[in-house]
Amino acid sequence: MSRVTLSRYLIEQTRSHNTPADLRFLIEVVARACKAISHQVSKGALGGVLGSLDSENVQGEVQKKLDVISNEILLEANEWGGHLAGMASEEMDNAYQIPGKYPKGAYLLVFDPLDGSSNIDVNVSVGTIFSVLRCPDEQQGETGDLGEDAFLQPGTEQVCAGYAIYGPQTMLMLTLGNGVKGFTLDRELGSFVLTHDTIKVPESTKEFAINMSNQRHWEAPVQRYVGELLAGESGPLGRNYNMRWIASMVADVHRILTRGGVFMYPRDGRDPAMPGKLRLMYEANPMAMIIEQAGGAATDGSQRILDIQPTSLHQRVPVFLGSKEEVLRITAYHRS
Ligand code: P6P
Repeated sequence: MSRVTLSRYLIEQTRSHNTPADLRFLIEVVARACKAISHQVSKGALGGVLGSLDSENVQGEVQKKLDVISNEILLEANEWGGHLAGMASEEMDNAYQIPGKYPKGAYLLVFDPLDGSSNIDVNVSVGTIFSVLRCPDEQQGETGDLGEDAFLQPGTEQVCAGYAIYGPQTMLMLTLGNGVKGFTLDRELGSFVLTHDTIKVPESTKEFAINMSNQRHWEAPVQRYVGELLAGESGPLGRNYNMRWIASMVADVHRILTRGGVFMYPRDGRDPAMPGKLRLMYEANPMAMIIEQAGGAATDGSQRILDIQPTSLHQRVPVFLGSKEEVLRITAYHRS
């Protein structure tokens, strides 16, 4: 049977689900940019791309060379095509304006160009996370700069979300709102090939992911829940659990999509002004859409992540996502 490439899948989606042609083009461009990022990441020390710069991003995090390289690859690939009204990135303080010499389009692209980049220098999987929104009609085609407000839409407004994971294989995981598909990069063809047609997160699990070193800072519901996980089969949950923490959200989420699990990055007492580490617009929202489309659940402990009304481009939220049974349990503990 002939293999289904990403391009063929998207053309078939255009026909069967009326996926607009310019959205199809946008996804193809992002996929090509991810291939270029994969190539840069795989060079490692040979490419002179490892290590940090003297600069910090808006998060106050030291930027890795590959953070900036990946960000530039995505900007340069997407700015000229006429499918975007603007872009926003973890690596840029403000929204990116499409240069006046290029046509503007209907969509907004929001991304973390290289998530988990602290793992690059130790050769652990990293990835690119992206989210696509429609630009509000009143802001499309304006000659003036696109304001941050155009991006501040709840995750339910995403028309597409996905990530690329640069691991032993480079894969692209994608949802257009009708399920999650997985594509593996065939480096001989140079194409992403459909290898995971229908991805479902198992409803229950025996595996959890959290950075245990922060335990003393957690709030009571998380202390209670993780205590029950650690109590194992003699505890209230009646089963033994395993733990994984890769400290690369893309890698942890990919494992959960593949075999189930619950991922947690809760708010903690270290900085009351910081309600968590992960960012809503380009980490939590796209991952929440993917997880929900695969039958899982994603909350901030109190509400569905996709329902959160953003108040700023780089705002952070607590994240609990994965196998529905466990996410609903930890969310119930927050409400009790
Ligand atoms: P910690 C990577 O920097 C990241 O944003 C996510 O990819 C990852 O889940 C988290 O931070 C890891 O945080 O505190 O365990 O290093």
